[in-house]
Amino acid sequence: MKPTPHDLDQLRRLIASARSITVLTGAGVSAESGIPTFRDAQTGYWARFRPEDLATPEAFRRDPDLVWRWYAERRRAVLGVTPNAGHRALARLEGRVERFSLVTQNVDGLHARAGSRTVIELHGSILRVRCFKSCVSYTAGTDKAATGAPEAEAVFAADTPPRCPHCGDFLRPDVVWFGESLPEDAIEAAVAATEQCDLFLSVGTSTVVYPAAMLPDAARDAGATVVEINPQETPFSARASLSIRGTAATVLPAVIE
Ligand code: BJW
Ligand code: ZN
Repeated sequence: MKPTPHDLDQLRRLIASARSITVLTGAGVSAESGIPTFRDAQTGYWARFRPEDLATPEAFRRDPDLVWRWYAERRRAVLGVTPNAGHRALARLEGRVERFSLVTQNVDGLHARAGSRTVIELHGSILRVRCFKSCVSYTAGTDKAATGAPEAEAVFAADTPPRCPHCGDFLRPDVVWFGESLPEDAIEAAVAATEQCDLFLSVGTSTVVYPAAMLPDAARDAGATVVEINPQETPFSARASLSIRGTAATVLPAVIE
């Protein structure tokens, strides 16, 4: 689906005149890096797996090895790809507006690798693991865990979830599963950025998973212009000020020179 030149012009003008921009991204932004989305028919993860088997705390309790292996495979995939032109355009935009916030539902770390300095991660990161009881957290490369804890790389290389050196419970991916609360600081920062921006971009998200899905409406209610960039219609499309039917890696570089 190709965006019209008129739509792109309109978005260029909105970006040029905005003083405060907040961007919400979803899995669609990483699709052109080769990372599957969740809900796209055929290619999305949920076309092959049931979310309740993999992305809930109950699923992890039931079959920790299965869930751990799924995330280990995805972590390897993420580390094997590179950010695309959409991620890079958003990193450029950060330095060009008075106030800019990037809020992502993605756990792949690709925004940071593209050069975005501040990223509000609503659903955590696949590059970190933490204790199921939340007593320690490890980040790849920068091991924040207490002395005696296994190195991040060794943790990630394991075929089965390693045990927390503190309490003996399993280590798990530091992501937000269905039924779990989002990190409080992240959702607070996202809501604040949403309510104070004058332009809000919703890019590559199906806007069906709450509470992230409420952000475009919250921006609209607070008086912002809300633009959606997505090759498909979403439940939010009809309420967007402008809904651009195109992909992140084509539209974003075209409007952020
Ligand atoms: C392109 C493109 C290209 C393709 N360019 N675009 C009933 C009613 C209402 C709410 C609920 C309910 N039952 C349960 C809930 C709450 C639940 C929820 O919202 N469920 C809905 C599905 C109904 N939410 C939660 O549970 C959240 N927690 C919560 O609410 O806590 C409070 C609470 C506590 C206790 C009890 C109840 C409530 C937590 C949600 C966590 C979501 N986690 C996941 C997994 C993260 C880890 C992992 O990666 O494995 O997050 S699920 C998955 O969906 C992932 C994503 O971040 C999230 C959003 O998906 P996203 O990014 O929008 O991707 P897709 O695939 O859906 O869409 C991709 C889009 O891209 C499409 O539109 C394409 O067209 C487009 N696209 N190519 C641009 N090139
Ligand atoms: Zn522990």
